[in-house]
Amino acid sequence: MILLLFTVVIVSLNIGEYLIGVNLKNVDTINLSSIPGRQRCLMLAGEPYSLILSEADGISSYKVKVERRLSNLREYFSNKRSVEEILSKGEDPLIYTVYEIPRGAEGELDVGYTIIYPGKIGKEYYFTKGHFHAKDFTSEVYIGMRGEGKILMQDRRGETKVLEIKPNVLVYIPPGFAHRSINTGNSELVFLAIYPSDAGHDYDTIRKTGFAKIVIEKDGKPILVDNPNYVRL
Ligand code: PAN
Ligand code: ZN
Repeated sequence: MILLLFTVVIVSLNIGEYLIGVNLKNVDTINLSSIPGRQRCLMLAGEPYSLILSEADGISSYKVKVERRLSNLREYFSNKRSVEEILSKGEDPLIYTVYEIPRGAEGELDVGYTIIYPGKIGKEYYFTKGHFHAKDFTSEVYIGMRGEGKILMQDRRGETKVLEIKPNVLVYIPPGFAHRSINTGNSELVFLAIYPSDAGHDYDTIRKTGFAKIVIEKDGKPILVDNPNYVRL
């Protein structure tokens, strides 16, 4: 008890970071699960932030920027011949960019700002890889900022739901649903994502199975059709 009190005091005095060997300003790099609750709360306290949503740079003060090109999505698009044709010409179009502010600890929220560029591979609109959260019982909120598209959601039994995303629309993704965003418009689809920092991302399942449905263009309009390559588990 005395030892715990001592630790709490030194942590709050900020000397603790030297004694326990972590940088408290960078809590997202340490494993907090091994640290007792009271002390963990003290470590997480503070550091509120605000950010600016900017058309030029995604979000101000982002920590991570992820770019996904066609070569990173080779296995994902259904028209494999189109994929290989484009790549063999030495082209590797940018499909989407994500700006992220990860916090990395239970109890916090991560923020991501995704830009999906307009385009198609064959008849299939550009999309994100899509994933389940590694912690199945975590949910997520998407808020449309610019452009128009769809959010495809799929549970572990392969049941799918599709919702529209556009400015002023909030999409709620409940626990247990894999999610992929699809840009069905002629301009960038931009949305904000907010999710528990400890949710984690399971990309492997969707990479292996795909989604049961895909969104393709027919007569200038997006339609939802069965994915011929879907692997039911
Ligand atoms: C989003 C996604 C982002 C990119 O922030 O991570 O739109 O999609 P992929 O992660 O599927 O490549 C989110 O859902 N985070 O949990
Ligand atoms: Zn997610």
